Amino acid sequence: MMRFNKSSIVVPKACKHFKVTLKHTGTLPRTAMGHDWVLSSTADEAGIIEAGAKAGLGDNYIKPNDKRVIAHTKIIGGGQSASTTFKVSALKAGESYSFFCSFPGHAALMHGTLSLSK
Ligand SMILES: [Cu+2]
Repeated sequence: MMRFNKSSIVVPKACKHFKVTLKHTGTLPRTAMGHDWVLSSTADEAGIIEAGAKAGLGDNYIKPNDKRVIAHTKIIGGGQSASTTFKVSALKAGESYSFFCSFPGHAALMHGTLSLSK
């Protein structure tokens, strides 16, 4: 299934850093069925995906230096894993964040929400 195994993540406010590890449990190579994990405000998601599709696989389907991206892994293929760590201070209480895969066409299914704990 082309899904993340979590549909929502709550980041504890007390943490300084938060690390996400993505494991690609499929078998297809990254060129055909690559996945990544990207975090942004929910409002920025569509724009990041659109710009990333133009950037292409060579840039991990993320426009270089896209300031809207809070954190992202590289695009990985079957059997691989990748991690990203971000500062919890980058998140605002009450703001809506989304995580998604920026491989073209994947975010409709590969999508979830992230928030800061109260
Ligand atoms: Cu994907």
